[in-house]
Amino acid sequence: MDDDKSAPNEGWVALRAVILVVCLLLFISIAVLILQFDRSAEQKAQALHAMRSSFKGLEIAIKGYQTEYNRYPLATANADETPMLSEGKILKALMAEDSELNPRKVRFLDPYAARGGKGGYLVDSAGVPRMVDIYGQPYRICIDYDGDGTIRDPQSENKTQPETLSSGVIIWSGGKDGDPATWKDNLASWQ
Ligand SMILES: [Ca+2]
Repeated sequence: MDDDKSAPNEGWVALRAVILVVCLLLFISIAVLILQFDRSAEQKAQALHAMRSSFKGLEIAIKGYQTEYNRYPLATANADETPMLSEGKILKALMAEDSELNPRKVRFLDPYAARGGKGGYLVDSAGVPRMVDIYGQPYRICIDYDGDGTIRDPQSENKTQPETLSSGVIIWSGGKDGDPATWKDNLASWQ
């Protein structure tokens, strides 16, 4: 009996070795997973920070235009506050690329260039300037064209009594799914 205890059989030794290896492999894979998760969380945080900077840049540009011309860019007589996309005329106006919309040629906006069609400014194959989010979709912009100091909160659009935001300019991204109507993943300048 004593001999058996002090000299465990080969099977038991092999089993312990296998258990040790399995434990080591488990430990390594968990460590790798945690590292990957950390890195993707960091990348996501950086991307969100970049989008917030874009919001700020656009907002400052639109307000700068308003100060210079005493009206918001693309303001019309009917003061329609329907959201617009961050592409085309609004960008041409803000970037002094349209002499009618910006006759004094003030460059209010100087965005970063997009990388691989994402997260910045680009001109598409049809020649349309576009500012896109980190998923490659244009932002939504809403401007207080009627000058009452409020904009309807797009998140409450479907409610019977839509809420308003006390803001001159609001900007938002449709998020990862690219759909501005699903708010779970949207990123908004006022939130
Ligand atoms: Ca308004």
